Amino acid sequence: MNSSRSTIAASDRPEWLRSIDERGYALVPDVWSAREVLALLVSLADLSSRPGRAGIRHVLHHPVVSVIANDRRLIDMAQSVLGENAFPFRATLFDKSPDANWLVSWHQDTALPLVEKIETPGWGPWSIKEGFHYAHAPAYALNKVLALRLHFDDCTPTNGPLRVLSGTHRMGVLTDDDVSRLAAELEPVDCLIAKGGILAMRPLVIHAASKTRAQKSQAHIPRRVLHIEYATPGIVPQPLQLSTT
Ligand SMILES: O=C(O)CCC(=O)C(=O)O
Repeated sequence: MNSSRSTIAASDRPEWLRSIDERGYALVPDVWSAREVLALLVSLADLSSRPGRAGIRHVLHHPVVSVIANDRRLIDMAQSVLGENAFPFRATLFDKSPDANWLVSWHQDTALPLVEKIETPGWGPWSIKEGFHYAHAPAYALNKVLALRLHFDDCTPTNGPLRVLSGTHRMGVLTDDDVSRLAAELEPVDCLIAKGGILAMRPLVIHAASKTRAQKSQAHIPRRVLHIEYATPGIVPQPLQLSTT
């Protein structure tokens, strides 16, 4: 009898992979050490936000961000969910603090950056954000995307954690009304994790973020997160092309 197995039994999968499948998100602590995080923050100091903007977008080409996005630890995580050719295509630095504070209401991440606007069935509406073409994507493409969020600060109930509605990534692309209804019906989970940890999430899991409740006098309690998205080649139909941004 051949004892080799081509697939891994569900019970043998690490807990975080099961959580991604079942809940649409997983918290993986201690991926970077506190000392490494400190060094990264020093080398990212030139990235600064425009006032009033929630996040510094399209930062994948920053040399330090690119090194982080291609670090073996993140690539291994992305590949174990998406397959061996997973690659980073977009990065955003969310630098929330009492001085740069925002809330994000319940939503799914459905827009993907594309090199050119080419009308394609199932893709759209289109928009331009910070010079990049974006189209709302169908579920088959979004199901092949994974976001890995590296936390540069401890994320606590009070400094504006991401909140998720567990399991909603399995429901496809939802209407705004469905998102609101589910947000009223389901109990949200706060994604709390210490600095150096990763929140892995599917773009279709419904999520939101509250404002930090830290006061101006506590400006030393920021919530900085590098949000990197990965995909596998071929998730967009030709001639569309995913932008790396
Ligand atoms: O981290 C945040 O504050 C917001 C993140 C978010 O809503 C998103 O990435 O879609």
